[in-house]
Amino acid sequence: MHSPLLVRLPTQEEVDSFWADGVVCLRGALDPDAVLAMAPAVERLLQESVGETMHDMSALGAGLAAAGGTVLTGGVAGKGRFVSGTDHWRVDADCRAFALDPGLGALAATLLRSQQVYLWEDSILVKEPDTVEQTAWHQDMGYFHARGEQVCTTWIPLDRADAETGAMSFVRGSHRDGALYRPNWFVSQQSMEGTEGLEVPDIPALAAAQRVEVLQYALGPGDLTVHHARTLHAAGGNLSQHQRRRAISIRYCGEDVRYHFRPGAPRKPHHEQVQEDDPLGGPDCPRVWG
Ligand SMILES: O=C(O)CCC(=O)C(=O)O
Repeated sequence: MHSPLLVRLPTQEEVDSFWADGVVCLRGALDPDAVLAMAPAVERLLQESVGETMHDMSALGAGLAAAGGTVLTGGVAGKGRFVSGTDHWRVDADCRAFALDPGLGALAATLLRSQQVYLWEDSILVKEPDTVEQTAWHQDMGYFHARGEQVCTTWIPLDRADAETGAMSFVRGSHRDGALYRPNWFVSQQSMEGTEGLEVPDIPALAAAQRVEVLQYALGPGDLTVHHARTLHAAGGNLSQHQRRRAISIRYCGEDVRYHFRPGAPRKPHHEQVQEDDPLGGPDCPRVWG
């Protein structure tokens, strides 16, 4: 295997943590230089693709607030923007090479205990300094037209991500409750219209009452977290006045995953060509490992 990215695979202990907690933090698993080499691609997409593959989530939040919705800003205004998008691998050669890197595929295969790994989608998530929009508590599975247990998201920062700059938080073991939660608008706990599942509970209240445990990791380039698609997670705003928080997250599926259509969740163009229960694969959901 030739991977410019992978430094080491997860240990057995890390694999066990992933399945027990629904998330694992892998320190020093990636080459920081190879991660930082994605900075120009991130910049290019920020410059050229807002409104196409990238979306201004701060503007979306302002629209929801104007329509009477509640946006997670902590009640303050900020000068920074939260911009995010998906499926850059389809339009950008660097993003494609990164998402299809066999080292990341092997890392996901090890954690998912799967012989084969498929790429579902990639995301870029940038919170500029002084971005007040938090990422709402959500479960990835509600957004995916897929079923199966071998589904994970790798979250790879290009900057220091900590409690100040917008680290991710995870509800420990939440992937094991079997619940499907309705997808929301990412900067608001408001669920998307027409979607099925439970409303995401008030996690800060449950954590304050010690009814759930929230895990958070400070990460730098070369570190990553990998969470299960059923794990409830969120991220803070970026309260730093000078430090950006750029991240690439890539979602991978293992061999037990099949297409499964969920009412109301956003569809990708190729979903028109696949049927319920079809296996993954082909050019729109390529095999990365195995
Ligand atoms: O980076 C963020 O703010 C949220 C990312 C996230 O929820 C994900 O990649 O699954």
